[in-house]
Amino acid sequence: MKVVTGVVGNDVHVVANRLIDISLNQRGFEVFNLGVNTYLEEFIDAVVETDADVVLISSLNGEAEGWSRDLPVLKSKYSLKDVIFVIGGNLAVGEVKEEVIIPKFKSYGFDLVFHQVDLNEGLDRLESFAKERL
Ligand code: B12
Repeated sequence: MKVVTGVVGNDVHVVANRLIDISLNQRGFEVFNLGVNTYLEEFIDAVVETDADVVLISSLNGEAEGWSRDLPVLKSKYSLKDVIFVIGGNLAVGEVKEEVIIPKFKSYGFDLVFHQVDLNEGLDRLESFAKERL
């Protein structure tokens, strides 16, 4: 299964991105890592180019929401209905409850939303979700 991953927006936090790359590879995914400071449009371009099954976006500095609002438009512009969209990391600034964050990001078109969730737990849930979809 092919995964495009990276850190969205003007976000330089690179450590999680490296760990995600390693973990996805260990789990047998084919990884296209766009690294830090990646705009949403660049994720979409990479999905189209690689015919990826999953887009896994990280955001650590709390600016994810601003970058995610364009997702519905981009999803409707390209034929991406079979692509699984995942986002995780620190999805808000300060203390915001999961009950608020998850529905918001789902309304933008993300299938799986992980706010301050352990990476392995998130990847386990991605694998189960992908299996159910197939
Ligand atoms: C190191 C660091 C920096 C370094 C980054 C160096 C680099 N190139 O990576 C520097 C000093 C540059 C920096 C800058 C800033 N930082 Co900083 N930084 C940190 C710090 C101390 C550690 C981050 C880290 O590497 N952690 C280790 C990795 C392994 O953990 P992680 O990033 O949390 O990732 C794990 C999980 O989040 C999860 N995960 C991540 N993505 C995903 C995706 C999915 C799908 C899943 C399931 C899980 C998942 O899995 C990862 C592995 O376990 C954190 C505080 C902290 N203790 O976490 C603040 C922190 C992330 N920074 C923060 C902020 C605000 C900033 C700045 C805006 C500060 C400023 N005013 O300038 C800037 C942003 C610059 C920018 N444009 O992005 C805030 C973010 C606050 C928020 N979101 O509410 C934090 C949380 C500090 C704080 N408590 O306020 N930072």
